[in-house]
Amino acid sequence: MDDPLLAAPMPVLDWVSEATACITRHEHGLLRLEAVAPDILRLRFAPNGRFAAPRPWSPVLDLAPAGLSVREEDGQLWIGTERLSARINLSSGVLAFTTPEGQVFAEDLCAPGWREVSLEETRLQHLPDTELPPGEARIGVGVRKRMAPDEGYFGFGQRDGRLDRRHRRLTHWTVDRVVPGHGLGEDNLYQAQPTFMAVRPGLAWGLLLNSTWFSGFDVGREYEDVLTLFTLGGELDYYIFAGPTPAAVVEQLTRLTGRPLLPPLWALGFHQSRWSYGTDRDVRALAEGFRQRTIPLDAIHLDIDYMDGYRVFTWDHERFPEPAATVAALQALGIRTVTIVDPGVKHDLGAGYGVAEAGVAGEYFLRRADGELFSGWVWPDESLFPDFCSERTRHWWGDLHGSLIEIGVDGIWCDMNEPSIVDRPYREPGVTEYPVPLAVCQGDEGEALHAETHNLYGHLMARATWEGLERLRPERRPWVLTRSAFVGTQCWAASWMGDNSARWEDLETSLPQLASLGLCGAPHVGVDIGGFYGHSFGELYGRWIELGAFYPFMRVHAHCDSRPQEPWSFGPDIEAIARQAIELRYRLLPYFYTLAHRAHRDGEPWWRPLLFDFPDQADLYAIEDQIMIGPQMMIAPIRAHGLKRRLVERPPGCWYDFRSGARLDAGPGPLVMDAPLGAMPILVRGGSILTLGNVRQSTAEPLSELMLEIYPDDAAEGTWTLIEDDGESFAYQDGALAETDARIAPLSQGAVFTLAARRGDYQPAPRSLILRLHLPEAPAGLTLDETPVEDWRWDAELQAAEVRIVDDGQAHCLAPG
Ligand code: MIG
Repeated sequence: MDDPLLAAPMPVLDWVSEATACITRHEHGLLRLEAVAPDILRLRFAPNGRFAAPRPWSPVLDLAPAGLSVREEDGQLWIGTERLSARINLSSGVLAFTTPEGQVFAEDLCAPGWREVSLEETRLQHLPDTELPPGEARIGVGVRKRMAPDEGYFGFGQRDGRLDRRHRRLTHWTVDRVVPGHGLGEDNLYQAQPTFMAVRPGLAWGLLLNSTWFSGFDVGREYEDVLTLFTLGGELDYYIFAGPTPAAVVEQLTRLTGRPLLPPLWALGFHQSRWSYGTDRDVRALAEGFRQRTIPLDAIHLDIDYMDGYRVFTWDHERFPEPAATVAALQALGIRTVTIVDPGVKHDLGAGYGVAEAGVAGEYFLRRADGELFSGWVWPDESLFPDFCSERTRHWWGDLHGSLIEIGVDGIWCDMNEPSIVDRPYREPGVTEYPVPLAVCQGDEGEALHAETHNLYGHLMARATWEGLERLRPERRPWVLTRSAFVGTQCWAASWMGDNSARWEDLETSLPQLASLGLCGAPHVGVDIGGFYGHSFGELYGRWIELGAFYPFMRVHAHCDSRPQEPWSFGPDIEAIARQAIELRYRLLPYFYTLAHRAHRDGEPWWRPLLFDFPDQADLYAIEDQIMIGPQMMIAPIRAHGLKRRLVERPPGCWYDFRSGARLDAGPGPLVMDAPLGAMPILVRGGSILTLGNVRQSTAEPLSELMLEIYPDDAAEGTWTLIEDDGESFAYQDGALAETDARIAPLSQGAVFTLAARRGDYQPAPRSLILRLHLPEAPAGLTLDETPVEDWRWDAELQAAEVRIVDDGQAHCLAPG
């Protein structure tokens, strides 16, 4: 399906323009350009002249369209808004996009093409089908675009491999690799996000392929510097985002597909998981293990063994005689319970299993094209699968979580939702994948083939879960974790990257993988710390947990046959390192929670590649072993055995060492930084105001201390707004927020620090405020609100002047000298 897109010149026969769209007519088909916003254009090309009907489950939102101007000039049709234009060559049909400054990008090499495609050409494996269903499912449509040589290509959703996706063919089909331990370079994992951004100095633009069918991008692999977009489904439909920065592209993408959810504060704490903590006693002992050793913990995950024979929404009462009591015991220690829920419902009819009975009676399960119930094998053996495209089904499924909510469960972990299905019981030899047939019809009207909706299975399960939790417990923000996802899932769930392994490569691959997802609008991501498959070992675990303290979602998880992976499982030295890493996580929570609010407002990912903050520094595009944590911090993880120091590339500006507090030498070239086990390099950008809290054993304990670590830049002013709320409810939407603006003047202007009065209706609990101003040398004195401060100290080791005051929510000004 790479070359095939018969693309012939496609002269424009005539065109019509409406208020927000322009349609050109060609001998074969119609092309429609619409301004869905001033900075987002949508292009659709239907070879048969008929545009597909909108789907009720589409992850793409309707925005208020923008006005479009159309003019014909010099053999070209110019269609655009004040932010973004397309020009179509009237005689060839070839199209390009331009910025208001006249920069050309995403330029077609020829008109779009299409042809009938065979199943083999998709290179999809293990499908039950021998051919694609008749009709539009077989019609491949695509277009080729010129890649500017100085562009880097980033995003492209969940994959392994390098951050810059040039020279790869990337396809979209959600699967669970039954083979343990996917390696570097693997394609088609659990999630599919057909979106990317191209970045060159001066311009970042983005593209979302609006197709849930099997689709793909050839990013200059087949032909150097040629990008091919292709999809099944008979229509080419994509959105172009004007940028011009990576942050603007993510904002545009998440405006169109939904802003990332705001997690409850506890979800940003540390999660401990294992397949499985299998009994009430195990779980209580685990919780107490954390508390005895004073290692902070906010959540324990219960994997599939809590259920009765893997029947979803049941409990095994031998293992958990009184689930509500187990959950309450954890709650008493400030620990939340997260339970796994798989989509497969045991095919257990006439045996009193209400979920299966109700599902059949309500017509909620997938049926084969011949009307028979579709069943396949998963943990409960033969199972039935809800049709999450159906709104009725989603409602039913969401409500089923009532039984878990009553018990006091706080979060839901959706697994196996690619969906992952096999052809026989797992215990039998020869187990192979057994996916849903492509011709199964889905939706309340049975209007779509599984071939069209497959990639949305996990997305819609996560959505059904979130919406159910919200109905059942409207006073609290739901928290859902999902394995499969699509573009838009950021509204409903956090995600983890599935079954990695206890290997250095897997630690390493998490860096670009999570960064890529952030660029695709999914900020709340993490991988299984320590590794899922295989036996972790002390050094790897220590390195991984010091890194994992910065994952937006921080969880340790392991396979049932793996060695224990609790923080104390690798001896006292590693335990100390793990405690320190988790404590650092908790100290940084006020900063991270602000990052979560910023992601919720405009999509800004908190774990991101350097190019996000420095898009004009092309020499930084390839760096994928250093990660920006919000705009203020940069980490430089250690990815191999035995390393004790590493080179750290410094983007422009002045930088501080977070651990020593010292300003780093400004000389050219990379720095060598020490990195003993437990202490990977962490840098802070000049101009930052980091907000740290006291160490807490869980977020249920109060924030009694807020520390502002202030790092003046040499020449530029720095600003930051701390965002807080109750951490749990939706009241922030009605103004129950606290926002505190802070500002630090550059060293060249005296490094004066100002704090504005707190804004908003949320009142933080009483706490002290510690201001720590990092300076090259001790100042002669300090004034607070123009009065000399008596009680301050110079911390020579951390090179900071420290003052402690009561946080009264009022404006303050701290000046050295
Ligand atoms: O077939 O529930 O990715 O996190 O522990 C394995 C058991 C099913 C796969 C998940 C993993 C989880 C495991 N699940």
